[in-house]
This record gives sequence, structure tokens and C-alpha cells, in this order.
Amino acid sequence: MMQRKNLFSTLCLAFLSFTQLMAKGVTPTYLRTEYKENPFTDVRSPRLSWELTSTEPNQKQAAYQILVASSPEKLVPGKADLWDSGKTNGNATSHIDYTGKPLTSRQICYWKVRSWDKNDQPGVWSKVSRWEMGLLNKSEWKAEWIGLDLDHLGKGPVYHLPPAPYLRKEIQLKPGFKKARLYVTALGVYEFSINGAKVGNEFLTPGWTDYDQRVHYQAYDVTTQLKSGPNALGSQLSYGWYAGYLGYALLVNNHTVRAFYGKVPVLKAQLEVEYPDGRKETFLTGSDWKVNHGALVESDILNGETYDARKEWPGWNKVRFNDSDWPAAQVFPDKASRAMSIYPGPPVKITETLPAKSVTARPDGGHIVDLGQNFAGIVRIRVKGNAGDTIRLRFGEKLHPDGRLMTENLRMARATDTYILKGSPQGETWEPKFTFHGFQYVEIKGLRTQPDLTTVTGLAIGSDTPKTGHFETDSPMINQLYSNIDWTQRANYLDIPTDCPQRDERMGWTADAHIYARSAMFNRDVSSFFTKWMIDLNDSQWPDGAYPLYAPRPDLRQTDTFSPGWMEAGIVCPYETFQMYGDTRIIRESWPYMEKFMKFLEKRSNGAYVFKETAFDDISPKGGFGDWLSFGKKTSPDLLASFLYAYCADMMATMAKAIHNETAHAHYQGISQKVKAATLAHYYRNDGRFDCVASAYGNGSGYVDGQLGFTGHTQTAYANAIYMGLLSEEGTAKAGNYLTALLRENNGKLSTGFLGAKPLLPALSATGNSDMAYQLFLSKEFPSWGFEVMNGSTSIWERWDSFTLEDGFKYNASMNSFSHYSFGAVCEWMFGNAAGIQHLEPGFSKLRIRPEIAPKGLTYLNASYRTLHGLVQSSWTNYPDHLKMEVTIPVNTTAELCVPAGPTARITINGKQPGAIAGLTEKGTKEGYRVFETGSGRYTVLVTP
Ligand code: RAM
Repeated sequence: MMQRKNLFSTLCLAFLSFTQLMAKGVTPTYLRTEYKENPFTDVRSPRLSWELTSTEPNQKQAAYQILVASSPEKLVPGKADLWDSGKTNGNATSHIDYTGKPLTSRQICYWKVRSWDKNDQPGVWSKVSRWEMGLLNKSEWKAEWIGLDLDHLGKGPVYHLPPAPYLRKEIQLKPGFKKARLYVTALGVYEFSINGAKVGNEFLTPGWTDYDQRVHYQAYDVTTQLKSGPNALGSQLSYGWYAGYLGYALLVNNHTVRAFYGKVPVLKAQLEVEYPDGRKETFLTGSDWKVNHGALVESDILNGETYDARKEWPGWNKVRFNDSDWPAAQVFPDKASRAMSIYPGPPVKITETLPAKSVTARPDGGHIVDLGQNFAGIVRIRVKGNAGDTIRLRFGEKLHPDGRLMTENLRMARATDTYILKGSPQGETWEPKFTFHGFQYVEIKGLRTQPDLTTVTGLAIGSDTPKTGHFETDSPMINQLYSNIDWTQRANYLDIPTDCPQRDERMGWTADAHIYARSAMFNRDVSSFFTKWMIDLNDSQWPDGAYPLYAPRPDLRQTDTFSPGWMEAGIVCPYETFQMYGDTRIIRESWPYMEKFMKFLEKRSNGAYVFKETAFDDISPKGGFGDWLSFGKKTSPDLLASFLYAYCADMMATMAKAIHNETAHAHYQGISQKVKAATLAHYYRNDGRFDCVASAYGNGSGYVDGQLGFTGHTQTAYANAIYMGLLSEEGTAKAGNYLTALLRENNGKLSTGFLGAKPLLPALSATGNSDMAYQLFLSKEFPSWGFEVMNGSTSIWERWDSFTLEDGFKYNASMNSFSHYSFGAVCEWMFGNAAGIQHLEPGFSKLRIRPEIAPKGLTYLNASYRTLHGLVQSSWTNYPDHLKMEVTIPVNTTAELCVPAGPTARITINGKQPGAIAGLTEKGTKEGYRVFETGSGRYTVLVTP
């Protein structure tokens, strides 16, 4: 802990001295295009953004000038040949649409920016940044889909796992080429190599989409990987999400269990080489490629890989390999309806290497390797043995009490990797390419020698989302909880937001995604991640307007349609992206889908603007999933559906305003009023209690946990009503009282499921019950976040009782993931309330620091969040005789600084009376806080009662 604290202060110091070197005024840094640094993009008017730094407090941008040019040399005012924004007034530093000359495919755009500060003094120009356009029209793809149909070689009574194909082609380049680009994709997953070396460092490309509608592609600068003369292009393909097993289809005996989009994985690649005189040469995948299968004898995301090293083709992806007896590639037709676009999200990569912590021998001759952390990824093995020795690796999140690997919770995911040695005397190193597992422990069998800590190494895989959050306290339990939250996010933000990374599921479940969205946004920069997944979610909208249970939405089970509590992701996710990143394009792009969904709700309510009991009896399970995995009596799912309807209407009204659609704004305000009125008229009693007609649900059969009975009077109901702002001020206060009363009746313990856990602590804080929020947050007793930590967890569990002392792992055979981020949504409260980092304007151009000090159990909390404008920090230390706050407000923002202090407390800021600080004004007292308004800078606040 101490070490981490030191590291953090060192980093802060380094950051400070760096900024002191910067010029006066404001300097733009961290230039990004479409949320990325120096990307390939196919957005025709990409959005530009930067952060500002300054050595002075209270700095702001008064104006900016952007130059965009076809070469760095032309980045001079008057010479910029693509765009010169001119001096443009305003404080905007993000989402600035490029509005220069129309851009064409393959165009390289260099850009820089300078800003005028609050005194209208121009600062220095930023460093030069760039972006490059991809292929803007599908017709520019001349390459064919190629592959090798090996489906008939799939074997096994349960799993049909054919070998994975190898594809190759040798090309000749003339000397002196200056630029080479590779555009590449697959239906399936691919790895591409040039002269034996992998292109890029991405994993599981091109990711998962509804391949009938679209496939993404990657673009790479491969200039330095090629040479004049002969070059070898090679690619390995696997079945992936396109042709492999998905979700629980096998478990539920679905009519289709694999190959949901197609049976044969195929590759499409286009290598474009340019010579100094402008001549171009293009190399395309086609029937002149050669294909075969070899060492990768089985390969599937859920089921793992089998690699027989004896079947390797040495040098197959290098020049001068003799492929004369390899068959020619088969060419497969395209679907005209399938769009092709550049992968918009953050790339999936190996993000960390985890060394083994221990190796334990098992009575059956195998060994268990503990990697010390539950994560998603693969392992690299280093082994030595004879040709034909077979190493089998199985993966588990937990061990049984007797030390056996626990794999029951993987259900039908075989999750087994097998390596068959070729017997090389120096030993062999191997890792799979096209699978991943969710695990902490690895069982290794078949070794000839004793394994040690170097035999197995963990490689964490996930979408490479930059860390933006930091959270630490003086409680080791809470620090571990935060680490568990972030690791669970990393394990599940893998191309799409999955529910869990280990069992036969790994779907983009919509409730999980929207519940956790804001938490995710505090932890990591997931802006482009949601840009990508919103496309998947919109693509998967049902024709009637409902958003699905999961996106993408392969046909896993006939009854999987939609559910209240899940489908609202289509509104919540763009809304959260707007709130946290100030992104209005995601609103515009999702707008037609969101409107369609709102119409769907209206129609479903039969013009009543409320969903009365049994309104969703036609779906499976009846009423939908409701407050999934809650304890005790169930909250009426229809009450929750009605709440969510009102909440969606409110979000739509806000988003309509943001895109200047006043008509829609008024329309959704009207809908919101109607839904609120109808919902309260039906579910709300005069005394402020929520109620429902429990008898309408009969004996509860067909509903999730229906036998427990239904009510409106639950923690989940009040928490949501408060969180969503459905009630009057008086009603909110009453709801707060009911909520705390319910908690007390339940011995101070939570009973919330997926839909109730996120708003629970924020609702307590919002109604003046921060003490109770802290009590839940710091609890070590079952059920609580702390209980998981106290039981050795390194990740967030699916269920509060995924493991209990009395019952152990009682749910394993059905549904028991130890890497499920939904309950990690407490993270939103940790940043937003405990640290008090809140936005007042979308995108944090105006923000509030309003920490809630723990009445006991924590004396120190230090959190920071890198917004679009830069780092916001909020830390507090509660000394016996005074409180210290350390706050950083980024350049070009203004903040409301709320200091927990009574009217008579003594406050100093940076050693002075608040009145003596330039640019800081006192605004008065509110709910136990003294409120100041201030601009950018670092503030040390001391409060003596
Ligand atoms: C489970 C998933 C997910 C949940 C659904 C209802 O199987 O893991 O978390 O949203 O079911």
C-alpha cells in the first residue's frame, strides 16, 4: 500500500515538474482523432480533441486554431492544404469535427493545434499528430474471400472441431517502394504475417459483429516489414465467433450450436504498395493463394486449441517455402449487404504478463499453477520432452477445498488447450492464438519433468483501454475491491462487453453492460469501445424496436428475445457516453434506433404509459429477468419496467436537447411526465410506499424466482426511484426513509440484484444517508463486496453467494461465474460519491468535487479520473483534529468545490483564507458543505471544525 502511495506521489511530482517546463498560457497535448492517437479511421469528418496544460491556475482556452495538411511541412498558417480552422473562439477542446477539404481513401492527414488562453494570448503549437483514412467505399476492396473448407475433418461426439487453415502467397516487390499498407479482415479470426513476422500485435481480429450486416477490418502500415524482391504473406485463420461455438447454445440443446454465421472461416486481404513515382502495386487474396492445414488441429474460442507441433510446416510463412503440393485457395462469395468498416474500438491485445505464483503437485501426477489473479487470456508454456508427449491444460477460477481444479462452472465450455510436442532438444514454447479462457488456476498434465514457476505464464487479453481511474484508501480491503473491479472489467471488455469470460456464455448481455457503463468509464477510457459496441447493439435491434438480451445476437435459444431491464441498454449506453465524454455523435448515430425503441415501449404500454403487473407475460422468463440474482421477495418486474420507461424518456429528452432537436426534447419530456404520472398512480401509495398487486403473479411460476412472491416495497424499487429522479423532493425523502428502514429490517444488509445494486449506494447518498452507504460499502459480512474480498477473491463474482462459508460453491453446475462485473457497478459510487468526482456539464467541462467523508472505517481516500480535459483529483484525509483535501482541477474547466464543513469551521486553501485566493469565490452553504467556485489548479484544503 505504502509503496503504491509513494509511486503515486512520485508520478504526481514528475507530472508537476513536466508541466513547469511548459510554456506559460495553454499548451495542447494528447492530440486524438476519433478518441485515438494517430489512428486509421474511415470517419469522413473525424473528430479532433486535445488536452490543455498550463503552469498557471485558472487557465482557460479563449480560442483555438487547427491546421490539417497533407505533409508536416505544410502545417503552417496560410499553407495548410486540407484545413485551417482559423482562430475559432470558444473553449471547446474535444469533438471538433474536421470540416476541411473532403477526405479521400488512403489520405494521410497531419494536424496540430494551438490555443489562446484566457487573456487571449496564443500559446505554442502542439506537436504534430496524424490520422490516415482507410478505404471509404466497399468497392475499393478488390480482394476475394478465400479459405479452405475443412469442416468434414471436425470430429468428436460432442464438439465438432475442425483444424484451422493456413494460407500463403509469395510476392515480388521492386526496389525503392516508399509506402505499403495492408487492409485485412476475416469472417472468423485471423493472424497475418509478413516474412514470418506477425503484423501488428492485436488478438482475435477483426472482432465480433453481426457478420451478415458488417465486418470490421484492420489497416496496418507494413512498409518496414516488406523488402524488395520476394516476400511471403501468410495467414492463419480460425473459426472464432463466425463459425465456432457460441454461448450456451449447446447447453440448452439449441437447433444450432456452432457456425451461426457460416461454416468456413475466410480471409480477405489487400496489400497496397506505392513507389516514389506514384506507381502502385496491389496484391489481393484470391485463388492464386495456397492453403493447407497443419499443426493447429482444433481451434475454438469456447473450447480451446489443440496444437500438434509434429505437424508444423517449418517456414510456411517465409519465402522459398515449397507449397507446390498445397491446394489452391477456395474463393467464397461476398454478401452485398455486408458493410466493411475500420475497427472503431480499441484493439484487443495482450495487456499484461502474469508470472506464476506457485506450482502444486496433485496426487494424479498433474500440477496446478496459480497465477495469482482471476483474468481472461491464455497461457504460454515452456516445456521439454519427446515427440508426441501430450500436454493438457485446463483452466479454472477456483480450487475445490481438496485442491482440485474447479471447472464445473464452465458448463459446456471445454476450455482445454492441448500441446503435442515435436521433441526439440532445446525445449518448446507455445501459446494458443484463437481462444481465451477466464481463470486464475491452470491444471497442467502430461509433463515429463517437474514444472517450475517458468513453465506456465499468464497472458491477459482484452480491449486495450487506457487506464483513466485511480482509487486507493487506507483500507486494504477496499483497495483489493477496486483491483477486483478493474480486473473484472479487463476480463470482460474484450471486443464487446461480456457477462463473463469463462463459461459457455461470454455474450454482450445488455443489462450487465448498461448497469456497469459509468463505472467502466471512470476506470478506463472506453469511449471508442462503446462506439464499437453501440454499432453492434443497434445492428441487433429487433424489427419491432426492442433491443435484445445480448449484442451481437446470434440465435442461441429460440426464446431469447428481450427483457425489461436489459433492452434499455440502447438508451443508457449512448446516454452515459454522452455524459462522461460529451459525445453527441453517438446520440445522432443511435437516434433512429432509440426513437424506434421508444415507440416500441409506447406501443407495449397500450397507450397507458405504465406497465401493469403481467405486462410482459408473453416473454421468457415471464416478466423478463427482473432484479436478477436479488435476495428475498422479488421486486415486481413490471414496476421496474415502468421506472425504466420513465428514465428512458428523461434520457431521451436530455439527449434530444444535446443534438438541438427541440421538438423531440419537448416530446420526450411529455412522455416522461405521462409515464411518471401513470406509474405513480398505479404503483405508489399515498404514504410514499411502492406496492404492486402481488396476486396478479399467481404462484409465481414462469417468473424468475417467482415462488418468493412479488412486492413493490424493496430496496431495489426505492433505490431506482431515487436514482432515476422519479419522485418529488418530498417523495424522494420518503423513499430514502423506506430504503433505510428496509436495510435496517434486513440487519443492515443489502438484498439487491443486478438492477438494484448499482443505484443502491448513490440513492443512499442522495437522500442524506451516506453513513449507511459506507456501512454497506465497508461491510465484510455476507452478502457484501467486502465478503468476496475477505474470501480471497481477486475479481467480482456473479452472485453475492457465489461462494459462502456454509454452502461452498453450491451453484457451480448451473451459473456461477467469478468474473462478472455487474455488482462492480458500486465503482460509480466510489468515484462519484466517496471521492465526489461529478460532472456538471457532459464531458466534465464543468465539474463538482464533493467527497463524502466516511464516518468510520476509512481515514484516507485518494481518487483521480482523467477526463477529456485532463486529470481530476480528489483526495481526503481525516485527521483527528482536521480534514485535509487535495484537489486538482484540469485546465479549461471550472469546478464547484464542496468542502465538508459547518458554517463555523475554519477553512484554509493553499495556506490562505479562501477569500484571498484569486479566482475562487464562495457560493454559500449546502447540505453540510461550504461551496466554492474555482478554475483549474491544485488546491490543498484544510478544515478545522
Ligand atoms: C446470465 C448472464 C448475464 C445475465 C443473464 C440474464 O446467464 O451471465 O449476466 O444478464 O443471464
